[in-house]
Amino acid sequence: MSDQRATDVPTYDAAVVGAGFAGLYMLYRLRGLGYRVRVFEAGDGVGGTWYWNRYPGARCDVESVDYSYSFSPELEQEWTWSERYAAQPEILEYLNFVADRFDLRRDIQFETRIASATFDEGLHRWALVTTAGESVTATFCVMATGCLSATKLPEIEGVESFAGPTYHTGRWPHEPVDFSGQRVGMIGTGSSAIQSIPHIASQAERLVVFQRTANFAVPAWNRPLDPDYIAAVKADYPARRELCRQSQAGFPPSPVEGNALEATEEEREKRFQEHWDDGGLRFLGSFADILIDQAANDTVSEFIRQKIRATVKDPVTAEILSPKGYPCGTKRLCVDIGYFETYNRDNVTLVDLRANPIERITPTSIVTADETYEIDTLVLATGFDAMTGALTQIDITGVAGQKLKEKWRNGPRAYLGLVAAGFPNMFLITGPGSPSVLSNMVVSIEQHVDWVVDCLEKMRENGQTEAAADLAAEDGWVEMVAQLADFTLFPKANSWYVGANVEGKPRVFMPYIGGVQTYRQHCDLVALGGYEGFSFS
Ligand code: NA7
Repeated sequence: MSDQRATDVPTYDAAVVGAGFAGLYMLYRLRGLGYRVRVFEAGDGVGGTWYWNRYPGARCDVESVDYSYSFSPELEQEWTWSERYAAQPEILEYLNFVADRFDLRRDIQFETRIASATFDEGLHRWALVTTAGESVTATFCVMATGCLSATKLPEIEGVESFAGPTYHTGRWPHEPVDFSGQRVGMIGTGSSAIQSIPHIASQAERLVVFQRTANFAVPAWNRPLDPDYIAAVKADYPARRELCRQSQAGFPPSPVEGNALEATEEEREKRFQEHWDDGGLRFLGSFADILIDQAANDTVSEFIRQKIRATVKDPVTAEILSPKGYPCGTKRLCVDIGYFETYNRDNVTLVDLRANPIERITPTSIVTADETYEIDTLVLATGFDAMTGALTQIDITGVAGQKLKEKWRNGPRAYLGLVAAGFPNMFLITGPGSPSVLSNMVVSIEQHVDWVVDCLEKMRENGQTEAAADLAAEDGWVEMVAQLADFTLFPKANSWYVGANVEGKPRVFMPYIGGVQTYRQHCDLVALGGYEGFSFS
């Protein structure tokens, strides 16, 4: 399986870090072409995000028929999704099915976390060391580490002193958690909280939700998938996949016609209502100017606030839940199932941290400026060090001893969001500077993996073993990514897209916002032009 050199360090063509959607597909592609590949996965199973995020109500916010691999027509026909938005157990089952179907497990080393990766300039190889001290080397290193995998604890005094059970939504236990009879405190109201709150509230004796920022959410209208619908999707999968690849966000778009500000109030309301009734992330496509014009955005923001006021019976709670102060969609839009209705329950209390901040956590309570909330269980739905956290947690050293963490001190930099200059032969799947979190991740992952594999094949043909991004190309790309973001309302929000949730993180809008279709064209043109912006040796 691997070359054993005199040093006894196993040697591979490619080391892949992570066995989620990206790592599995990378392994499948490279092994199929005869590369010797080893995947390193911290968990004891495949799945990545879907392995770790097991909180009650965890569900994808992209429709399941689109949030799935397109590389195998057989797989597409063999697998049948049960719901419009698949829940975490079903997605994990799918990824396990894929791992078995393509016999992937034999090249995955589970329960193995990579601690460091160092480029050996003499040997033109990466040397990886695990946290257990095991070493391997590989010509290519593929970081399939995920964009939302480095969990983030809140910087609250005493958080670690809490004596009862504490759960982070992104590191949920494998056994179900029973909240019956419990007084639960939940910190955070992002997507993970919005999905889990209705479930926890229905079990717990009391749930107190601590909200720092209210979030916009649109209904999922989740439902079992009708067999006729499934049959129609399966019959037309190639065309549907192509539509996704050629779209802005990686799922079939709704036709966007016109600007909100050019429509009459009645026309706007009608369009918003139609999109609301359709549900899900397509809501933001109601009009073309929503994410670029503040006045247009105000109209859609107010539409959602009205929906919240109409749902939540207590007007004070409704007002606290109504997002203000940032444009709708510029923090990740949430897709909800019964979230706002949950606040009509007698056992649920909302605490507005803007008015009444948390001062500290004690072994038995959460103490705010005004009140002490005694709790038995603490749930932290406080998110992730997004896009860069999983990479900077690894001690990555490139050419001339440069550390990736140091290079990215003022914000992440990578050509095409794929390769950082000074770090040859290291590929960042859905890295910062690519559409990644602004898209259907599976579509973006397949595009990145296919592009990288084509690049490696071209190198093999030419007898080359080292690919490096040019600094000038990287600078140009990073500048363009920033300019595109500045054309939109996105930089206005304190979101994890700009790193605002992590103290000391530089404020840089990290993903490429030009859309998966345009991004794909850029990447294809680079390849067609003989890999412009890359140097090979
Ligand atoms: P998010 O979306 O980052 O949400 C984290 C939430 O936790 C958010 O409401 C934060 O408020 C809140 N938070 C974080 N730190 C604190 C402190 N110290 N005090 C109070 N509240 C805090 O993470 P999710 O896991 O929900 O979702 C991540 C993505 O996964 C999601 O967008 C989907 O793409 C899937 P803030 O808004 O920062 O004021």
